[in-house]
Amino acid sequence: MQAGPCILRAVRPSDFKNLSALCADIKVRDIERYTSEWFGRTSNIKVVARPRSVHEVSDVLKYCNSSGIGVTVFGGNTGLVGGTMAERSEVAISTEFMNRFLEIDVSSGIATVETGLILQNLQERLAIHHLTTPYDLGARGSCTIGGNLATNAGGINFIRHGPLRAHVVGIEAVLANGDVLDLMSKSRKDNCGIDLKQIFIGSEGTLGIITKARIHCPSLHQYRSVALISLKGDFTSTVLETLKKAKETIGESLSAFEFIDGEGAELVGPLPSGMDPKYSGFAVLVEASGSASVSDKIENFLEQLPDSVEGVVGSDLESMSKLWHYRELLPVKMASLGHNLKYDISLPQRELYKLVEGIRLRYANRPDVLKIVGYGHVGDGNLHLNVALDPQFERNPSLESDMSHSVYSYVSECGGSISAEHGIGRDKLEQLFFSKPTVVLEYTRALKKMLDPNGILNPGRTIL
Ligand code: S2G
Ligand code: ZN
Repeated sequence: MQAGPCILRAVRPSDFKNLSALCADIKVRDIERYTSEWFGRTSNIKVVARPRSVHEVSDVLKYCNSSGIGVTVFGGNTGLVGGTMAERSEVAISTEFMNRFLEIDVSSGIATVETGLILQNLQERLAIHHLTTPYDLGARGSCTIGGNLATNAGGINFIRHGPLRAHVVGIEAVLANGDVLDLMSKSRKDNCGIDLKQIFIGSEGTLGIITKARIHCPSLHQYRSVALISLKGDFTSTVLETLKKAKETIGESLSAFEFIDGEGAELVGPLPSGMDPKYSGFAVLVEASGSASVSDKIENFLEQLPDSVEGVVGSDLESMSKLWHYRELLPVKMASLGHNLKYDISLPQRELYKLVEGIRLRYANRPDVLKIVGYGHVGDGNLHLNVALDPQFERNPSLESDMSHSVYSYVSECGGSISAEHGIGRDKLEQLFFSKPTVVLEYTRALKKMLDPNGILNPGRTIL
């Protein structure tokens, strides 16, 4: 049963005229960027509203709510789970023009922004004040702060800063009926009853549209150093052992710890150290950052590793971004092979790679399966298991549901999460019960019904 009892109606030509009276920038033509996503699917968006103010957002929502029209919220459209995929004809509300950097309180490190601001633009503005964002993603050049908040984005520095929601000081959100909730507290310590803002963070736009945010931003560390090393052997004795050593020697300066398995390393090509891509083991990227030099910490960490470990260290911007490029290139290379089945899961670290080995054992010999790779943020217990399908074969629904069932049953048995950072959107909706008990889903639906009784916000997504 979907949340929201009312039957939504299709968009009519008259809606364009009516909406134009409420929002200056309304489009029905040249809207391809809202009807397609990067996996090539089509979203049934008929009208695009690009508000410049929270009042326009409120008026457009009021109209759609009273008319029973579905609304899809757009940030940078970089999501990976079909969050912007409208099935029925819907109105899109894009925050792209609500993208101002409003204020920085340099002493507290609290930045106030409109949520259409692109992550990289925020990072550049903060760098002027020797500050940075408490998270970072490969999609930084196009993802927006609103989309990051809507998915409680994880990214590559989670091991250092923890969840994004912990750094959000305040938000402004607009509900389906147009009510504007001013939750824009300026105080990091604010214990006045229930912290309502937290229900909007990670709700993927289904409870309200976040239009402004106040985020506590940490210092931009002057010193960074990155090591990319190759390890031979099994996951536990190599990657997990190395993670332990990194925590012991680099300590609080550890800002990222990523792994790529041998299959992935083979795809990305020889490590900058020239390591042979045909090797069977793992590549690990370790980053340290701090207000004082961290090169000695990285050197000390490397000295703790077995002599057989090869590695390369970068401390200047160019060499560090080359090493990061090696890690960020993997999902791009996998996508170039053909359609990817992407599993973004949380697991206890010791179980993490057993899943990759089990899935490889079961499916690697199929002619329609091109490549199975395991990589990701192992320091957070977050595995990305990507399976590239051979485009010469038709998509096989029974293979895909069989594989999903294998993956998610294992995740459920281990007490993990079927979505560590990418969210639920449309693609993970039917698997939610692997991670959420029925009674929890019922209360989630009750909350949705209270805040969006007509179910107009991102219908058919995120809430089962
Ligand atoms: C990562 C994003 C890319 C992908 O690389 O850490 O979260 O397609 C992913 O999986
Ligand atoms: Zn990731």
